[in-house]
Amino acid sequence: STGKSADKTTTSSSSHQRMAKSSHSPQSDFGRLVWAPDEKDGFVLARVVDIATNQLTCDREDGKGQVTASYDAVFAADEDLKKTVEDNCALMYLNEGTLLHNCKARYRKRKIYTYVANILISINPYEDITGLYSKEAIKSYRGKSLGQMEPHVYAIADKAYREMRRYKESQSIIVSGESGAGKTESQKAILRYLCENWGGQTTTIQQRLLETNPILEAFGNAKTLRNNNSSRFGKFVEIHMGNDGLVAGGFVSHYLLEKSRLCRQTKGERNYHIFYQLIAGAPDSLYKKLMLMSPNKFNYLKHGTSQFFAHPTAKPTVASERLSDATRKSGFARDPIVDDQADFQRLAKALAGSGFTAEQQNFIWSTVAGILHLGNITFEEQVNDTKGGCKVDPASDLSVSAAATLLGLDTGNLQLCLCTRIMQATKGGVKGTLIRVPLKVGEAAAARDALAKAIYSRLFDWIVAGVNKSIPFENSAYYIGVLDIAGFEFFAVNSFEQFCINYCNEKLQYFFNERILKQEQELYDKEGLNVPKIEYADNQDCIELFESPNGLLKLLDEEARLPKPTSQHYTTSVFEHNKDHFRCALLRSLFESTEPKKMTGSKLQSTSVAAKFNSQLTVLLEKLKITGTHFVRCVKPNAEMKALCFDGASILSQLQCAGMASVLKLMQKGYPSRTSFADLYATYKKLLPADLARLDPRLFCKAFKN
Ligand code: AOV
Ligand code: MG
Repeated sequence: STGKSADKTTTSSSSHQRMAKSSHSPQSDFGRLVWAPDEKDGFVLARVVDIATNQLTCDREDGKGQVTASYDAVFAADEDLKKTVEDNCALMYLNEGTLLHNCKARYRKRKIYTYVANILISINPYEDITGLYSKEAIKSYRGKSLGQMEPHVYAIADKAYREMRRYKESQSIIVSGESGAGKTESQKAILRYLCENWGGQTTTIQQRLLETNPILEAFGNAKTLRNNNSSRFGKFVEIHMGNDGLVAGGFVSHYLLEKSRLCRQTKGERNYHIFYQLIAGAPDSLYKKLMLMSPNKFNYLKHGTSQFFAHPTAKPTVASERLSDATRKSGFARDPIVDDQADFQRLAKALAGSGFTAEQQNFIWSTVAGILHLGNITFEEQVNDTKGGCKVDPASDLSVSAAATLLGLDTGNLQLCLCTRIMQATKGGVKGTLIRVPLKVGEAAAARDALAKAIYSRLFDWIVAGVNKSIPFENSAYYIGVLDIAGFEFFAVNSFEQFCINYCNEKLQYFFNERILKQEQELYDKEGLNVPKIEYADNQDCIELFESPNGLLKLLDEEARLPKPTSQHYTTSVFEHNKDHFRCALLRSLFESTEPKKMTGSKLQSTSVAAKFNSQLTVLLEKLKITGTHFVRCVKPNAEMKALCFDGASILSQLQCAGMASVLKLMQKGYPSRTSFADLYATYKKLLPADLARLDPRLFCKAFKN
């Protein structure tokens, strides 16, 4: 087989991969060392002691009793357990059990990267591994084929670069994994690798490309319960290269910034980093000008945790009057990556470096602070008002004037707009005059929050546009795009945003299945290789549930167009049209927990957000389809964010969800490695008789094989 997706040689064994009854006689399984399922560790080492019609019984090697399981759930283990391999395909047995064991044994030795053929598995170490990302490491991977060096995300970046040059085709690196698995850190490492090795003549462009991260993270990342620096938006970062193979510019596309976080955070989570950075890091004069206060004095910050972040080595230097009582008591949250005060300085520097003028920076600070003051405006009922209207609570007069000043609005006008809405009466198809309708207290509060969200998301768009302006790519020939989206998440209460994030993750998994599993098998068929068909867990059903003419997205849009949409009605119509899909109770609960109020409040918005997101996703997938693709599967090792702690069961489930078990099956029976005729010819021609060496590469390989 020839092809272009692999550039290293791995050998695939033809041994049995699971204890399937059909593949060998039961007697041969007796006494065999196996990986048997275990609730806590994923798999446990055991020996087969009894073979029944449908199941095996095994003695655990750790002496903790027996495991009885179906043939399908038990996998052959290697006798040599100390052996670890850089590429899982080099193992004797290719199955979930050996994959998990190999990853675990490597992780213990602080080797966080492992290949399965061309796919890189990366397990978050939650600590800095000395030298792993050093300048020397960056240089050492340059130009090396996969497999020549220890597995590394740099090797994947290099492969993408070499294939871009070789096939004159843009490439994508798809980084996936659940929240906190290390996607964003991988994306940054890839960006650094490409900029360091192939930075153009001018250092400005590469510098600016690298500055995009602190800027976007300040406004688009937040502390969540899963990750102290969680990306609350998706991005596709294109690093453009000229014909000379040097970095020529870049472009960032962004997807679906989470807006609900702006007004309210779950307990223990925070709003976007920028708010805390500004409060912790603004010089005194700016702090005063923006009328800032400690986080627990702002409604938009106080529901979550108002803790600041500091680097573990940093002394708590945030001016003490800026610390809330809560923060003073609980101290600083220590994190090697997030440091509010230092990050503010870094952000200001990055903004300046990316061409944001002093005036533009001031505009940013004022807008951010203005939003905080806007959030502090509260309302009260108008006494003697028959229409049930409201007015700004006099206790928040200062907040109104601060918000108006900082956002460049007229105070009176802001008050009026928050407490009323404009309506146009229509009579007999003729539009009448505009009238102001007073709002109730709750409606005014919703209007205030909607305004804050609209301002913030537009500010974010504007900043991304500004960043893109600073990295123009007129001289681009090709690009390497790195996709880093918000990872799959599931909370006690899931909002529309989780719905979209998870939909996007399903789409990407579908793309992975198509690209790796389906197309690979189609290639085997085309080349007549007689590889038996490999069944894999398909998620087409799930995609259809979202996208079909009666799917979740279409019905949501329809619901929103009704005069009185409700969650109940939506849920009913979803069930009516998709009963078959709802065998999963978990998915059902996701819809049942939606409160009716929320839907009505944001009705127009959710229609457009869903539709916009859907079309953005379509554009993204079209892009991915026409580029060469490389996959990095990030794994979160434990829920506690603890260094080097390997939670086997959870890791196994992540590897399965990422399709790795199916890939192993495919590699077991198929061809994990391939090379071009020309490369084989070049390697062997010197060693062979002259009459063979004279053949053209394709015939030469044929003769060679015979
Ligand atoms: P994510 O992007 O996958 O989550 P991150 O890349 O933000 O996850 O990683 C989470 C945290 O894990 C980082 O802030 C680091 O502290 C640590 N970490 C990740 N990779 C490494 C590494 N290679 N070496 C050392 N520490 C690392 V989300 O954006 O929440 O889906 O939405
Ligand atoms: Mg991230």
